[in-house]
Amino acid sequence: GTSVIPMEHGRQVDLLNCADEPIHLPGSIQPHGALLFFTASGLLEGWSANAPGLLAVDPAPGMPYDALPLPQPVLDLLGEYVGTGETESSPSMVPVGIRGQDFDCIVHAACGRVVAEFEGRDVGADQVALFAVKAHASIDRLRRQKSIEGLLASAVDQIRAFTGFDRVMAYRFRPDDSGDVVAESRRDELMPYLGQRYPASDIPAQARRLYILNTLRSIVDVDYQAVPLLGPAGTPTLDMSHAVLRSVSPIHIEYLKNMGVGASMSVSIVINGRLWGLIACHHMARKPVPYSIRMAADVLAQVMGSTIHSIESRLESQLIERSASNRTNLVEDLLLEDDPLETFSRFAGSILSATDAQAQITSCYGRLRVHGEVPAGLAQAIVDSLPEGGHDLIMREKLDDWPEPVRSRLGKWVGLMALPFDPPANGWNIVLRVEQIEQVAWGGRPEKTSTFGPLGERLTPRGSFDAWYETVRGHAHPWEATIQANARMTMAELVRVMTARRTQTEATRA
Ligand code: BLA
Repeated sequence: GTSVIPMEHGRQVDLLNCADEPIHLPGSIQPHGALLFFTASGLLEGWSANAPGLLAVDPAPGMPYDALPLPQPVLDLLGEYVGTGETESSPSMVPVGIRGQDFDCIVHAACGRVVAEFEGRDVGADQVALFAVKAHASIDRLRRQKSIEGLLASAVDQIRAFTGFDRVMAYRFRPDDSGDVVAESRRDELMPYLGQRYPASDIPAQARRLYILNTLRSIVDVDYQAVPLLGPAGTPTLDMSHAVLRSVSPIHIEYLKNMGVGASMSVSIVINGRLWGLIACHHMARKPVPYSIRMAADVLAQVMGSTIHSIESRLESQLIERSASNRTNLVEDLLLEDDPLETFSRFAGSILSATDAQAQITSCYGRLRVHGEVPAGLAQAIVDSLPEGGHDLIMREKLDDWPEPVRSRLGKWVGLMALPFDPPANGWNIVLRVEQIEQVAWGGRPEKTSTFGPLGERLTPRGSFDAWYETVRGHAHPWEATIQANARMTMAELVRVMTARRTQTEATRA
């Protein structure tokens, strides 16, 4: 017969070119199952090296699918995917027994091929059904959550309850693709990760793209030996973007091992086609999760996505309403109050909360008022760094945006949004943001761990933190578009009021 060889797989990468690793083309699978793949018309093209042993088949290239001695339900399912003319179709599953072992057989079509994966299952179908019922009850409970924090806290508890992972985290991405652990449910003896922040590079760009398309992945045992896919020489590599047995990037495996993790599962939270976050689950030992339970977790993550989306829209419109009423109040107060410093001081709390800033400086006719921990000398130097009589909003987000000499004495105050409310009086209201590093709730840096793999400390929480620290040093959180827009509207109204006041005073004097 035709000789078969291991298929080509993605090239080796290192820490510097992580984002180039073609993780969808590993050319191998995890060993808790076996894989067969066929042409669109149902002729066998290739298989995993363990398929003959696990599935009791004697595969040969070009064999029609229905000539394989597979259980009838599998052949029936394959029949639904073969010869349809569709190059992509979503998966279906059928449970079967082969040689006394239970399998979930999952079939899908990708890039004009039909892929059949047989995942070994250790728990009985009746037990799985019970878990699925629990999962659906969880989903109903989630829909009732009114806040994002409540939703995430409840979701990690529920997912841990019906999957049995040792640790379940909600990981939320930030605008620069770094991420925070924003909710966590874990076994008591595990060190908490809640509040920790990780750099964008811990989940490289191609992985994020894949996780939008395929929202769930499972690494059953980090100590596995990958099983190669075999096919006749020249068989194009199998695209495993949608395969459940896809072998995982060795770099990520080292990361998990360094964290002491034995198995991992993660589910994407996608909102409007964007990766909002992940539910990341860790187990300290090997952990297979049956397909139906993974699908329940996937549905739960979809419900989370749509619930988060509606909570966020509600918050956004509340924010817009609140900003409008704050503006009105501020303007009214300015009209009645002789000293604008008094007005801005009264409104400091609501201004800081509306701009998500930590300190405010108001200056007018050379007088200063400070709210927050900014030394008076620094406040003066900050005001002096603004253009005299300037009438545009000024924004600075990082150290490099500042002129000397003030730059070298800023300390943690690296973000500035300065609003000129009365240019003739050099009247500015300034809000300041601290350097991002100040805001992260690390209890100091994470512990230095004594064991790590061949690629070294970078692939540990501590190494990740150092990487993140290097990229954001000297940066405040950037000013969000909605906050900028609100500041511009406020500026226009304040300038109008101050001009009206000046005209009035001059008229009275005359
Ligand atoms: C994938 N990295 C991932 C995944 C997570 C993380 C959740 C998804 C895969 C999974 O479910 O396990 C990151 N996991 C975390 C973080 C925490 C966690 C931040 O538990 C925090 C508690 N990873 C690196 C570096 C590279 C890298 C430096 O740290 C590359 C240079 C690569 N991470 C990497 C790759 C994948 C990945 C390639 C994709 C794995 C795959 O799906 O094949």
